[in-house]
Amino acid sequence: MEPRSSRRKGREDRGAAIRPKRGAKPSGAILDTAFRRAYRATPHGQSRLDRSRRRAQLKIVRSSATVIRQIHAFERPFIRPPLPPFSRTLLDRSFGAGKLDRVLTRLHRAQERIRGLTQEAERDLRARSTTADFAESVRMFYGRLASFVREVDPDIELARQFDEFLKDRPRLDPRIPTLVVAGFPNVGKSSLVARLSTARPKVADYPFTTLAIAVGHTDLGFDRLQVLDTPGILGRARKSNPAEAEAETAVTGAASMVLFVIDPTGSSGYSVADQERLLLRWKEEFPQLPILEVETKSDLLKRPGGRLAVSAETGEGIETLRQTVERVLRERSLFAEAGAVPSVEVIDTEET
Ligand SMILES: Nc1nc2c(ncn2[C@@H]2O[C@H](COP(=O)(O)OP(=O)(O)OP(=O)(O)O)[C@@H](O)[C@H]2O)c(=O)[nH]1
Ligand SMILES: [Mg+2]
Repeated sequence: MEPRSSRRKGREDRGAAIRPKRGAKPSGAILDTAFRRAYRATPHGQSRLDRSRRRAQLKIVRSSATVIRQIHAFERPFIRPPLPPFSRTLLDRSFGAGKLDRVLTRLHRAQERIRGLTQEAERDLRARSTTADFAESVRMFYGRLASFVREVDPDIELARQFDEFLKDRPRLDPRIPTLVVAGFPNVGKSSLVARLSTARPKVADYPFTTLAIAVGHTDLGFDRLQVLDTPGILGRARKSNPAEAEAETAVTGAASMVLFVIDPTGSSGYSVADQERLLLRWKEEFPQLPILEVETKSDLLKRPGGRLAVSAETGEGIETLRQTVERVLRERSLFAEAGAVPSVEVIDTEET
């Protein structure tokens, strides 16, 4: 029986993934924990030699189990519950296609290899017969274990980055339609999202206040809608910054419908002509996607032309906007039938 304090410590080790110090390799902290746990092994046995062999075996088994558990903790956020399709798309776009799968495969393989190594070490131990031999067997095992863990340092590091990235992003429910609110920077997208949904994004009078997508929810009749706030998009031919790229990913990867927000007042700092150009391009690029155009800040300026005019400031046009969104979604049957489990992908193919 281990002493009380060490049992408590043991439980801590079983918790979430170890957080190594900034700049330190994860393998260092993982191995420290594993060896510390292994060192605390207090075996039973008939003879001194029995106990010595048993102690060596416990060291091997415990250090191995701790390391496997720790490596697993880094892959767990992407496995259970399974990553929603859009989270995967975001990772692929931001870190490179297929990177997550490669990292997960390597982490998985490392655990398998450590299991094999452990069995081999236990066999080796059984063939030995002196205390010095047992110690030698453990030493060899520790050396190989350490090099296996160090091999996956880059993968653990990446898994951690993926996790941090996704923690700052909403998990979209693929069964619920998503209205992506998009447009140029500083035009009032976040203000509208706040008017339309439960989200309370930061609103400020400068471009790129919103740097990452954020979700709010709202009810339309008996159905639920996800409203996605996005960073501004400048629509330049080549160079898009990571925030713009994320907004584009939302439009192409998550939108059941886009709310394209145009600021006709000039107060955003961007010309109406540039905004119209981006809208036109999207209509051509995504002919299947319902794109609803609104002109916002109607409390400052209202232009003729037939577009829905809204104001996040006064609430003008917001109810009409909600009704229009609901009508379009219903016309296109984008609300889930009860019991059905459609996904955004299914919706896309239905439209073609
Ligand atoms: N008068 C008026 N001002 C508005 C309205 N909507 C937004 N604004 C102002 O416009 C500025 C930008 O608003 P945001 O909602 O942050 O705009 P955004 O498009 O989300 O900006 P980014 O996240 O930087 O792309 C803020 O100063 C808001 O107060 C509106 O309907 N009327
Ligand atoms: Mg914003």
